[in-house]
Amino acid sequence: MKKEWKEQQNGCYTVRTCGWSPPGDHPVGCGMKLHIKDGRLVKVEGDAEHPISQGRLCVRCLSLPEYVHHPQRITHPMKRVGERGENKWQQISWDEAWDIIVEKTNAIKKNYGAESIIVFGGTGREACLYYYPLGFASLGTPNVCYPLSGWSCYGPRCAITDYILGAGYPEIDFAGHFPDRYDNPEYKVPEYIVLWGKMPLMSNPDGFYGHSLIDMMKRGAKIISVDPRINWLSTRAAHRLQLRPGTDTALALGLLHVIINEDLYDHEFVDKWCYGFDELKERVQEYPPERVEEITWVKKEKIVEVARLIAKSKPTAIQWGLAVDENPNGVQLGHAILAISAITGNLDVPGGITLGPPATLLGKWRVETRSELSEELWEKRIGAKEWPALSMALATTHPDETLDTLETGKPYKLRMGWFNSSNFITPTNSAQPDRWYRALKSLEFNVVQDCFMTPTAVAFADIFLPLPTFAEHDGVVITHFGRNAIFVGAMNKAFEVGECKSDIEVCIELGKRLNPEAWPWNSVEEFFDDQLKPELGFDFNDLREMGIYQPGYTYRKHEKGLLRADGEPGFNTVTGKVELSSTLFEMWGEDPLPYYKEPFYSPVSTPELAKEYPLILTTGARTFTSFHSEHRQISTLREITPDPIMEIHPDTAANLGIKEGDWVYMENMFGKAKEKAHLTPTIHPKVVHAAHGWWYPEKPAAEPSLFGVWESNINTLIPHKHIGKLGFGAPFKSILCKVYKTE
Ligand SMILES: Nc1nc2c(c(=O)[nH]1)N[C@H]1C(S)=C(S)[C@@H](COP(=O)(O)OP(=O)(O)OC[C@H]3O[C@@H](n4cnc5c(=O)[nH]c(N)nc54)[C@H](O)[C@@H]3O)O[C@H]1N2
Ligand SMILES: Nc1nc2c(c(=O)[nH]1)N[C@H]1C(S)=C(S)[C@@H](COP(=O)(O)OP(=O)(O)OC[C@H]3O[C@@H](n4cnc5c(=O)[nH]c(N)nc54)[C@H](O)[C@@H]3O)O[C@H]1N2
Ligand SMILES: [Mo]
Repeated sequence: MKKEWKEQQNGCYTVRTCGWSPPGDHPVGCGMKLHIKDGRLVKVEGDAEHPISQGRLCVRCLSLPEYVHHPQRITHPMKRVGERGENKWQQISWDEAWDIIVEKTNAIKKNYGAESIIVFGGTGREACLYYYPLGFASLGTPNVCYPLSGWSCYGPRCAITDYILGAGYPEIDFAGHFPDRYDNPEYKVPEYIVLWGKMPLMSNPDGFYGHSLIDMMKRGAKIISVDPRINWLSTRAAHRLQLRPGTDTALALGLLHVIINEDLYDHEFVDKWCYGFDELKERVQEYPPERVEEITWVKKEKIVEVARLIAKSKPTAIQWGLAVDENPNGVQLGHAILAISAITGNLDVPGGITLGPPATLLGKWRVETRSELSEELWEKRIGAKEWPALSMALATTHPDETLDTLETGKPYKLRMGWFNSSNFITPTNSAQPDRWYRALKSLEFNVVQDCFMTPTAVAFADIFLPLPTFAEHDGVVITHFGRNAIFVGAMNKAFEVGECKSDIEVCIELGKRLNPEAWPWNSVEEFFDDQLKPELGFDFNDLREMGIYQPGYTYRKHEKGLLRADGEPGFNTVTGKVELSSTLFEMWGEDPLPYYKEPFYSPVSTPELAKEYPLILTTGARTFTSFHSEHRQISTLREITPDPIMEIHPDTAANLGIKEGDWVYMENMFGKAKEKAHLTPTIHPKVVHAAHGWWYPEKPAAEPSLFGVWESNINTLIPHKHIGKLGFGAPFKSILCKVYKTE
């Protein structure tokens, strides 16, 4: 159906669009109407006709006018004058910026090789489609780095799914693929939805629109919450498993123990489509509910009850969150969760888990641009040899290995950094940001692309390139980066602020100067036409008129030969089946079956340290008012959340003499950070939760302050290289600390 995407109304106009960061928005492409008057964004309104978000918007999109026209926004290219860290800049033209960048890039490539350039990228936003091509096809380097220790976001879940199911991202079925949504005759509402370390109302993660949970609850779905905190959704849950942080894998194995031993599994699915069931059955005998209760703090009766519910309710959809990724034992957790879904017959059925292909559309193109690099250059990708599992699944460097390379100059020295979408010395995209901060000083030339001056930009940028928000440029929103394209949405440019250029514009313009064969397009529209037409049969303008395109969905693809490249029935894995025992893990020297491993630091694994640091710290649960380090300067949002909050149980706080609103330090053997105490019984007395992503745009920009970035830097407490055997997962959600009042 065609819709007007731009409408004129007495001197004003409105533009219909789908949002994607910046500023903070994951690819759920929330639908909205942007109202423009006299060249300014004056109002944002939810688009009731958008089939996914249906008019609902969160406070970050509603406050977009404030963000877009903020007095501190950088809207012209800038060149550093004076020393790094002084925050002194001179406005330059784009031509001058390109001349400087091209000259430096070519000189560095000639003198030291293209591999001495590194691109840093952040979370799953629009930039994710473009920072790989920026590295591979524009700059010509094999080193694109997502710097979070253990690649602890999303990548692990994608990799595990790739190894175990041979598929793209396994998203729970919220009828998003269908234009008629929940009314589609094939669709079934899940009886139970398990939220495993995930709070989608606040996080709207990747391809899932959080409010769909409420839609499904209204249609009868019940919630099971696996979370050490009681969050808003857990209070509405039928069952709460309030576990010890970081012990999730033991819980998953305990659930499997009950499901298998009580013979509650789907025999037909297991016999036909699973590999390694007998081995898994033997393994789970090590995890009887009594033992699992001891490890996890979850009562054994509860484990048995919930296991039976998961197995008997048809369908049950398990939605896994960051708790899988930010855990060194997370590969095993992801494996066990997929095993639960598989053996209970919930894979690729209505209301269960939907499966996409490994990649389509722009998601496919972005990694295929690596064909611009010679094999010899690709071999030089940092950490690829040391971490084959990670480097097979993800076309990046290994993050922890990259920090080592920066610190040691081995196997070669990195010379140039391009900070595309990662403000990573704030407590966001790195563990031990203080170490990164020191190590990054060795880079000779840096480019930063962003909307605001950030601590990372002040510390490192030589050239600052201004970035438009999603309201200011054309783009294509694609859920799960094509790993499960629930829908494809049009992002429409509504107006302009200054001289900002989007990530794809920068890729094309730089590409044309450095590697023109790879960048034949003369406009972004031409580029999007080429991306959409061959696979979908329509062009960018058609997409604008549709608003969003939902492809429909075919269930039980494994039965129909739709998952494998050879067209045979089955899964796209080595054995052609769901690998309950993984042939790839075995090849990489890892246990082929899921197992539980204690967190590196815990009352069990390090009892002596636990005497000094008696509390378990988990971090980073999302709030409505910020996207990681973004939005701290937006007054409406800052008014709602003025300070970083640490949650602590009232009994624990009383023992420590801490009252509501006191500023406290959290400290451990790696670092310390200051946050404000909030006393709440929703957290276990032995656990505290800290906010992440805090810096203070109102504090001095210049070093040593860097907008107060070291004051509440919770990631200084998270160590580097405490990761799983395959290279994934760091302890952002379970580490030890002590808490005390600041003077
Ligand atoms: N302690 C703790 N730390 C965590 C986490 C946690 O749970 N606990 N979560 C981690 C997770 S899951 C992630 S993904 C990381 C996120 O880490 P990052 O992705 O680094 O975090 P952000 O602050 O959202 O983004 C960094 C910068 O990118 C800019 N930006 C936004 N959109 C775009 C865009 O489209 N293009 C470009 N070029 N720039 C853009 C923003 O303005 C911002 O300055 O943080 C991690 N850090
Ligand atoms: N508003 C907003 N939205 C965001 C972001 C943002 O910064 N702001 N970031 C985006 C990004 S990059 C990501 S990756 C997603 C993440 O989104 P989610 O996957 O939903 O992750 P979180 O919000 O970090 O945590 C979800 C829940 O996990 C619980 N948890 C903590 N430790 C553990 C544990 O050890 N085990 C279990 N089972 N649960 C635990 C927390 O208490 C929390 O309630 O959100 C995205 N959306
Ligand atoms: Mo993330």
